[in-house]
Amino acid sequence: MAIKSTYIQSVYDTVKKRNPGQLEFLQAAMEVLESLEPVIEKNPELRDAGILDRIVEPERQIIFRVPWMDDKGKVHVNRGFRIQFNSALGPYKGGLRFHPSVNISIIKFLGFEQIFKNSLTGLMMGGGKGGSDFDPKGKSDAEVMRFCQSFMSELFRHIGADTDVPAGDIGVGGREIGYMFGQWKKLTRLFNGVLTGKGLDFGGSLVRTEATGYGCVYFCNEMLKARKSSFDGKTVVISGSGNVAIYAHEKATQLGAKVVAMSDSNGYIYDKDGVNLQTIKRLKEVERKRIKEYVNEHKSAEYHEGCFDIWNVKCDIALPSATQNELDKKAAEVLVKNGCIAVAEGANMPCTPEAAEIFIKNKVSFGPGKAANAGGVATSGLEMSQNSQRLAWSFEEVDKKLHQIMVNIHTAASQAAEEYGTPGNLVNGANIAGFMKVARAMLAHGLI
Ligand code: NDP
Ligand code: 2IT
Repeated sequence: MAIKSTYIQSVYDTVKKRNPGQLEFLQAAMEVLESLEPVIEKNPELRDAGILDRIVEPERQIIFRVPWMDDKGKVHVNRGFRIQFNSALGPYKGGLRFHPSVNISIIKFLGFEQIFKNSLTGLMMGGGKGGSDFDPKGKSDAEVMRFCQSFMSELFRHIGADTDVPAGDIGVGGREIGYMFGQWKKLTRLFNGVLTGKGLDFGGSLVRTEATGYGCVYFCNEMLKARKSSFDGKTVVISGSGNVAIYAHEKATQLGAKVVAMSDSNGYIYDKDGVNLQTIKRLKEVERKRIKEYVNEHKSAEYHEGCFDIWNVKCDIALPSATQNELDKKAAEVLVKNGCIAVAEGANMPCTPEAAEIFIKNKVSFGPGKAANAGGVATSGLEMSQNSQRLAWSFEEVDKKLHQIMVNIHTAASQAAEEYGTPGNLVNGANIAGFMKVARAMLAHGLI
């Protein structure tokens, strides 16, 4: 695909000039801008109001120093980020990623995607993202705590339950959110919904842990229903073995599928009898070990070095749930050749644009991350609602709401794809449906 409109090309050229070398951000911006060509054609007032020119520029970008001391007394300095991208629909909302690869481009791509994803949930949330190039792997709990406290000692100035509400992402789970919430409370003396993904004892929501993985499977199930199919009896491959991957496995299995492969950044396991979820949960959530340990306990399984080869495993359904650009054109071609019928992105932007194009061309149902993984942030929105009410809803109640939101997102994306001339193309559909609500709000707010 390529941009045809000279106006949209000029918006993209400005983004490129302003953000040199920010490859992930440029990739995400290009995908959305391409989808919006027919929207701008039909709604010239959006062009006149400079909605596109404004939406690609973050409202605020915060970069800060995070000094901390390891257990041996050595000083380390990391870089912290918070990108407050767009607040047209509500407080900035989006996760924090702690991973050595984190840089401004990655945080901006994630923050940009979050604008449209959060809009699709139908809840009142703007888009933001943050994180650090800190690597939690191999660190003691005390080191992680000191890092989180130092990170929050600066971040607390910029966030708030009604201004900006961070949550988890890669490398940030319940442990990290707990330490950050503690430091927030100490610094501000406020016990409120400033972070989501909190522990259940102090304002967390039931289902938030499961939400992204469950939501991804609920969304994929809608795509399967649309082609008169289901998860029942299907073979599934899920990349990653973190929060999203684990709960995608759990829900896919509950719906009758068999998950035969999972991975971490070192390699993947293939278990012809189905990957045992209890073993993965213990290895990853409790012991924080590498996935290759799995084969010591399950003789039916094989371990292969190299995480990207997981897509060679034959499957009906693929749920890429590790990281950006982990599934390229070649992998997409192999999946198509092996008879894969559906791909739903549990991760953010895991498929390269070329891979997504291959799926769409070959009539593989393709659910882009902004739609398919919106269940996590949607349940964060539900956590915010519960915190505002000072109430906690039951597991069934939250799960029911999450399920309905995922069904609604599928409907909205399908309808927008149809209305704007590319039926079945959920990349275009999700971008357009997400964008329209933000654009209307920005128009109503005037030039700010
Ligand atoms: P976790 O930190 O819990 O797990 C990440 C998993 O992906 C691990 O298995 C990790 O392996 C693997 N991984 C990370 N980086 C790489 C890499 N560069 N190459 C290969 N594998 C890698 O994170 P989450 O499960 O929370 O997040 C996974 C994806 O889902 C991310 O794209 C995130 O943005 C997205 N997402 C998360 C949501 C949430 O609620 N948590 C919501 C929506 C999207 P290893 O342990 O070896 O690093
Ligand atoms: O990418 C995402 O949507 C997340 N990491 C979850 C964000 C949130 O605020 O729950």
